[in-house]
Amino acid sequence: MFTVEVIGSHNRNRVEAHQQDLDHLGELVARRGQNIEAVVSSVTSFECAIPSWALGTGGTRFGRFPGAGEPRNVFEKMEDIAVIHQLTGSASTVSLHIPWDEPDDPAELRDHASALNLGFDAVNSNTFQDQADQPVSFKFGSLCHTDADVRRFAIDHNLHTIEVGKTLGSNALTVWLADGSNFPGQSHFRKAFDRTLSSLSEIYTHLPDDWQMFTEHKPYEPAFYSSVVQDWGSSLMLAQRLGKKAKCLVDLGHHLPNANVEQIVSRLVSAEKLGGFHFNDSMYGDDDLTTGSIHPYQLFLVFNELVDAAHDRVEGFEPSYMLDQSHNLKDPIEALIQSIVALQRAFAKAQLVDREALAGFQQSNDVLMAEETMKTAFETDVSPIIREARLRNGGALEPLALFRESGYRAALAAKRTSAGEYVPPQNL
Ligand SMILES: [Mn+2]
Repeated sequence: MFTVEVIGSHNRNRVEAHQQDLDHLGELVARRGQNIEAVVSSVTSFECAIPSWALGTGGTRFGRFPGAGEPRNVFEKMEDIAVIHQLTGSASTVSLHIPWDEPDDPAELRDHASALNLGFDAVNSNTFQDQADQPVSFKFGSLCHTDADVRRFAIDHNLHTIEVGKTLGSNALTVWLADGSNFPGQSHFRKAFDRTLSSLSEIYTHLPDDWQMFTEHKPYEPAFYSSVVQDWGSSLMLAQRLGKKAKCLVDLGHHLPNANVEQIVSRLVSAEKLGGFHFNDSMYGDDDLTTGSIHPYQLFLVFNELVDAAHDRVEGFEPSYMLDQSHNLKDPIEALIQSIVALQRAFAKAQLVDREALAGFQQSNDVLMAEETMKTAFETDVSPIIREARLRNGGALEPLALFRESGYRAALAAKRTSAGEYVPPQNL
């Protein structure tokens, strides 16, 4: 953890220049008839959960290149997330993966996190690989499996994940179904979907009243011919049939190339079924790259839909924000800080869209001016706004610079020397 003094000293050296930048941007925004304080205030309240599987260097199927000082267990992962939250002010929750990061004693982990000012967001159940000593195999599926005993085992794992989550203080279960088939004829599409719905229905009945269940779609990988929940349509069917507590989770990387993800988001908002996000970025498939690194305009357009839904006070609109990324080149803490900053930036920019003007241009079919309205917001440098939000949250004006200057990773490397019990993360 960083001390208040270290962060304060970092900020003191920069706060005068920051204030000038903020004043300047405030004047620019005021000339457009907008209020910068409202935007700063919103960004100050922005929160995004950090996934427990993103704190170690990720790998590909070709290899993994672990860095020094990576966390060796889930307790050390909490410490790294606490640092990300300290510096960015927007990452106070953890999305835990069961069983990868299952604690022996969930109450102990909850207390450890709480002492670090962290809480728990959605818990994630994993039924896409066999665990050690597992009596049945998920090789041919889990919740969709043709064998009732395998489905039973997969259902029970989800019920167990809910129980762990209850102790942690979590409030949602994310179910990503990797089930699918690799060859035509292997799986009966309708029957596999029906079995999945039936399994999820049983899990749903065990969901606490104040919990939500998120269904996460993905077109391919690990299944390469068909996935059971391959797109938002199938996910929406599940959520609608399961009930009010079931909603859809959009992982930005879980779409075929060139899919209009922001429009998918708007459809789920209309259906009152947008549950949350797994943010990341990608060029080709589920690349799980740093959020905002490849398609920042798309990220802005997604946030534009979210800000628009909040602006219109859409019924039941309260999505959970989570990151889901893991790659093999950057320092994971730095990449996650970059991602949180990218989200703060996209959120701030989306709030600068002049919605009244945009509605007018849409009404009169002024295509060019409608697009320019979006571009004007997107091209505004909102750095002073998100710096101010971090400052108000006790974070750092320049979190990456402070992380680098502090030599924090080197200190972790010196501290985390033994092999420990660390299990490397995997892409999902
Ligand atoms: Mn995901």
